[in-house]
Amino acid sequence: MEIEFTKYHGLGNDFILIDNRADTEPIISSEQAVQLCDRHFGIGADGVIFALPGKDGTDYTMRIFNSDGSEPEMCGNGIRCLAKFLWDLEGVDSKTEYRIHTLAGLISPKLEGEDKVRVDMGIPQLLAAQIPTTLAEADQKVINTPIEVAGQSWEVTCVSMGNPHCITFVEDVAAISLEAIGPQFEHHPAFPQRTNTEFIQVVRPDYLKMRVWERGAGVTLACGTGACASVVAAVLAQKGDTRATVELPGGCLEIEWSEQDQRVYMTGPAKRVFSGRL
Ligand code: ZDP
Repeated sequence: MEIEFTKYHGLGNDFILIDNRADTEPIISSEQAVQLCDRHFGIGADGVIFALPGKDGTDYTMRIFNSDGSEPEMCGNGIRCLAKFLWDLEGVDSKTEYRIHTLAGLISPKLEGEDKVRVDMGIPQLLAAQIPTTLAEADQKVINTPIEVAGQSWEVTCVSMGNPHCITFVEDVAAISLEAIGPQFEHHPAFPQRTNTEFIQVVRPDYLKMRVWERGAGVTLACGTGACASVVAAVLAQKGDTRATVELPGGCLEIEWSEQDQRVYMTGPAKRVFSGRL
């Protein structure tokens, strides 16, 4: 069977998008996804994203495989790419706001220009059992909590945006050896579902510099859920504002944790790169 795909990226976090509207299960297996994501033996991407039929009254369902074949609950940069993909599939006269079912619940992206998407990312979850992590009692938050990783003591703040994030504030993000330390956070026994790991330098309360080690994907140029989680963590740790710019290696995202409805709003680019056939 021939399968068409289109590559998109959000700040260099790149994805293979598959039109899966005719089937309720992904038409590519997680093993195939690993091969397609390979940057030497495949197309090259941080993940594969499927646009499936909607569930529970939503327009569409999003599923995603990381480049290691694992399936995360949500993907912030990916859902911006998905919105752009749907708009490209449906034609320019189609609607510009979508209700998307994900494993993290209902997420709503809205196109705000040719390559710009604003996403209602929902309400962050802050309790240890929800992250999940064993760093605190199930019903407690994890804010500036000590953890031993790579023979060193760190203070971490944990936030779930549907997927787990462990945030550490540091003086200088450039000084962190991500490749060495990232995997040790990801696989630390305190995180039963593994974790995405963000290092944040607070340049100003409204401007954070971030580097990320993603669960199941390693070093990436950007992470949308991670940028949202980091702004929430900065507020919890009293280091940042509820509205901030997050600078990632691939560019900037605008994040707002709304005091009115407790939801997190993320605005950033989504760009089509090329289409092909498998
Ligand atoms: O939670 C995970 O396993 C992540 N690797 C999912 C992907 C997150 C992403 N980088 C984002 O932008 O939120 C795509």
